[in-house]
Amino acid sequence: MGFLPSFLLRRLVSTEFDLAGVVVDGNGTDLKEGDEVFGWIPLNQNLSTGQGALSQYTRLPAVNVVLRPKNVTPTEASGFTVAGLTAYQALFDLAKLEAGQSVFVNGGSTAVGSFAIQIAKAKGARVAASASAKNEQYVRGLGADEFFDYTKAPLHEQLLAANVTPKYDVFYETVGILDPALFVHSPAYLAPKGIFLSVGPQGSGIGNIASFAWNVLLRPAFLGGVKREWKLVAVKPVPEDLKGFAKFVEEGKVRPVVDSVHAFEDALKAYERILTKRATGKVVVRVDPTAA
Ligand SMILES: NC(=O)c1ccc[n+]([C@@H]2O[C@H](COP(=O)([O-])OP(=O)(O)OC[C@H]3O[C@@H](n4cnc5c(N)ncnc54)[C@H](OP(=O)(O)O)[C@@H]3O)[C@@H](O)[C@H]2O)c1
Ligand SMILES: *[C@@H]1O[C@H](CO)[C@@H](O)[C@H](O)[C@H]1NC(C)=O
Ligand SMILES: CC(=O)N[C@H]1CO[C@H](CO)[C@@H](O)[C@@H]1O
Repeated sequence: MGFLPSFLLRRLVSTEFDLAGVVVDGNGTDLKEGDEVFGWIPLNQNLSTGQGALSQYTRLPAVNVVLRPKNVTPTEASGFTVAGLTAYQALFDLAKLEAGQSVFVNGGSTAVGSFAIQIAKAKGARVAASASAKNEQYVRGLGADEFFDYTKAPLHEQLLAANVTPKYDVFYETVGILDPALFVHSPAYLAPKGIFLSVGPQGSGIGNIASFAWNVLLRPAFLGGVKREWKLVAVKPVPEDLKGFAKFVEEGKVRPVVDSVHAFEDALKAYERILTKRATGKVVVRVDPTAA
């Protein structure tokens, strides 16, 4: 922190984006004092305003929250928005998912994947998903029709052996894997007009990054490049999408997925839990200890 310019130190008053809470001042918008809402501080508003979700009061544009459906508590709704929109926008805005299509969710127990499974099922799609064996019941409980344990053997090998018919229309990689194998082999299980979506490959090693860049982004088809569309998902503040997601919740088609709840004083434990990469659903910090 000592290296940060002082203007940054002054502005970084709080962190995090997802929230649920009560409006104290609608400031002339459609929102009024006492409205119970959930939503987010869009990522591009963080440093410019210094506002974050991990605080007692925060300030954000009214279009980035919606009224909280009565069938979920603030604690449950607090983790909806970033992961929920990342799932919603990938399936609808990018993949144009339709009823009757089939979707593979790599990482069915990630927060993003947990919402993607439920949203795809709500739309009437067939869903297959991966996780480790201990999460099979969780992933099936979200609606997955088929399950793959990625710890048994490399997932692309399992998918090649499965002789997937019909092939998936959407392959949604929600873990953030840098290894391009799932994409490279995808013509065997992703339909020719299907789309491969990724939340953003993460990892290190110049060789791994080069292999990803070559195989996924650069290699042309005449040099053996994969003849499938690959797209990066980048969550955006689209109020209509937030309303669409909230409607699924209201209708009971998307339910909350809370991995654990931590007191405000224990916020660091919440980060530790996320860093284990083993969370199933959202890790919540309860700023107001009396909140439901
Ligand atoms: N692009 C965007 O706009 C955007 C927005 C939000 C998030 N993201 C990214 O999306 C990713 C997911 O975030 P999240 O918060 O949803 O994750 P998360 O909930 O923290 O993910 C934890 C889960 O990952 C599963 N997992 C780990 N390795 C796996 C593998 N190789 N295959 C299948 N499942 C695996 C674990 O299941 P097991 O214990 O069963 O292994 C665990 O349940 C992150 O990389 C995040 O940065 C991107
Ligand atoms: C209230 O709304 C006015 C007019 O849109 C705006 O200039 C002001 O920044 C808002 N106040 C807060 C606290 O956001
Ligand atoms: C890290 C981050 O998201 N920074 C953004 C904060 O907001 C300003 C202005 O909206 C952006 O320019 C930054 O990129």
